[in-house]
Amino acid sequence: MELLRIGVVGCGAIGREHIDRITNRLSGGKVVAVSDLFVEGAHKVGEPLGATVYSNSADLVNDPDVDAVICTTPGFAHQETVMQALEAGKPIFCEKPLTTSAEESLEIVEAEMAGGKKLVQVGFMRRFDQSYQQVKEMLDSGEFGAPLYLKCTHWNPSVDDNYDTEMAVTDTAIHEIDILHWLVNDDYESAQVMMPRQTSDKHPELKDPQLMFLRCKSGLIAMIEVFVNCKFGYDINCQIVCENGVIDLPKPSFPTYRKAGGMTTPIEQSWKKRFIQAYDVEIQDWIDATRKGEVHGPDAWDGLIANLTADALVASQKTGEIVPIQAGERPEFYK
Ligand code: ISE
Repeated sequence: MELLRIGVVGCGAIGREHIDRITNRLSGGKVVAVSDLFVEGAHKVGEPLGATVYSNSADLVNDPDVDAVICTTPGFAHQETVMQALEAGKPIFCEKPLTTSAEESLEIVEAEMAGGKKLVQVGFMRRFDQSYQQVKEMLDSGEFGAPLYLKCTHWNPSVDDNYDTEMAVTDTAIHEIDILHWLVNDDYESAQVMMPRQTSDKHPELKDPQLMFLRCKSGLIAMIEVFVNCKFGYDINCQIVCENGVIDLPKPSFPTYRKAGGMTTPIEQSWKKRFIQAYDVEIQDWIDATRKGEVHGPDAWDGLIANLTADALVASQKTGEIVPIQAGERPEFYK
């Protein structure tokens, strides 16, 4: 069967990660075109692959030698490329978030439904992470009874000065927003953000840390502690407190070692490495499904739900109030 000829829009960090895994570790796909507004960077990435290099997404999407597209530009630029792919009738994997607003994501949903075929997958890779899949299996077994509340941490060692208060929701907690309601098979009803005492280790405009609360229709509450300048490492935790027991998300295993009078268990330092297997499984699954003309992973409706929830959290960042989330029923097209 022919290789899936893939065009990658955006040659930044995650774009280069996906190009590397498709080229060196996965099967069934080949990167045949790359684009970036910073075209020198695109040449640096594309030329060693023998890929066609573009300075814009439209030319890449419409290249007849491109079968499918991966969008890894910054979130604010996603909608343009996704709409171009829908216009061209080409499958597209769009890194999270689908867009940076529910309004833009709704336009994508409406355009995809009008086209009559699912083409969009959103890069919520935690659904492909074995540890989250193990937890979901335990919850779905019914042995633990109803989940009552979740306690999560999304701790980053540091962020740069371009990282702003809203990104703690749209770029960071967006992963918990997608994975948590999926884990517990529930829908969000409202959102609230509270700002605890702030760290001095951040740029002046950023609010950090932030405590985010998501209430589901069942009454379940998920609390997410987002602290993106924690300094000690990249530490993702999720504890689900149920009627008949408590489930903790498995942690990456590092050897504990004794040295210099102490005992240490290292913590992961980079988000790229913490979920590297999940990214590999996710992109391999996308290649395999796309070659069969299918969309298996999180779709544009999941992307819209994440944006609606993110919009409510961003609104509450400003007021501290509880903000309702009205998502509506999942259309038949996305069931
Ligand atoms: C980054 O874009 C990610 O997706 C990481 O998973 C997240 O932890 C980090 O905060 C984001 O900036």
